[in-house]
Amino acid sequence: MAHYAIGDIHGCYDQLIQLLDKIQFSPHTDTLWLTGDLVSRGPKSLETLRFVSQLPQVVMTLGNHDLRLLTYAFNPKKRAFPNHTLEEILKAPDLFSLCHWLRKQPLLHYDATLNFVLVHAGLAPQWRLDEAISYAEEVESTLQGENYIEFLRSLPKYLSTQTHLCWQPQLNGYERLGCIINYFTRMRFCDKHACLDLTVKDCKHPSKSYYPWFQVPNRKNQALNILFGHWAALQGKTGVANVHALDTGCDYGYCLTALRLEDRKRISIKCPPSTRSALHNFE
Ligand SMILES: [Mn+2]
Repeated sequence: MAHYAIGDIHGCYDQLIQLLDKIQFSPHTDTLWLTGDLVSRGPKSLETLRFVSQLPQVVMTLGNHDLRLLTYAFNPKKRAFPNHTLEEILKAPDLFSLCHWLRKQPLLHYDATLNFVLVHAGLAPQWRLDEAISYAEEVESTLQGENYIEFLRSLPKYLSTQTHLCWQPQLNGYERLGCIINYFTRMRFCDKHACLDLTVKDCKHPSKSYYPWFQVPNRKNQALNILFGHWAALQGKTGVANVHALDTGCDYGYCLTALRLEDRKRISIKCPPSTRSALHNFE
């Protein structure tokens, strides 16, 4: 009856199976929480997506690479250029059933009983939990609604690294949804106004004006227990007791990590350096 949160899998299917074996995961009694980015970079994105989507008790939040897969899958022009680690999924006979499952996954999951929030990149420092839940629902209802194809075809331009980096409540339309997605799926560093810098992926920012999102002064969601992935350079460490970094870089040949929510015990397995596919060409 345990709950395990696992960080970004990135197509490292063999390592996922090894980790589930190590924690003696029982699919019908235990629940899996995943920070997202199931696909890209690693060698077995298709197997990972098939396996996770068939689990009876799984919760996942969408990562930037999961969303990128959706933008490819539902755009025939992009589907025709699969020179990357998504190729196997984009050519699979079950592509659309997998991607319809994927587009129905949330950006945020909150369990009040367990008292944990699950997100891919983080929780924007200027958002209270109720605000974050409602902004996530705006995106989720669009991805699950009848205009999802139009939205996914427009999305890449709204995720540009030069725009939509500062949340403003008055944003509207796809600009607003793109900005919300940037905070939930791509955030690492913010300034004191909670504007994003998406260009730095290391664990230290060269400018003192930028903080890791969980260290921004007066963060409005400080009381929450937060689980997130996305930021492998942190190597699982945030320095903040109730903010749990779970992406430990399995696709870079480091570790895949599970956190048991009941006692906050971490269990990891080492990943071989060869895990990363030579074909990766994404951020
Ligand atoms: Mn990510």
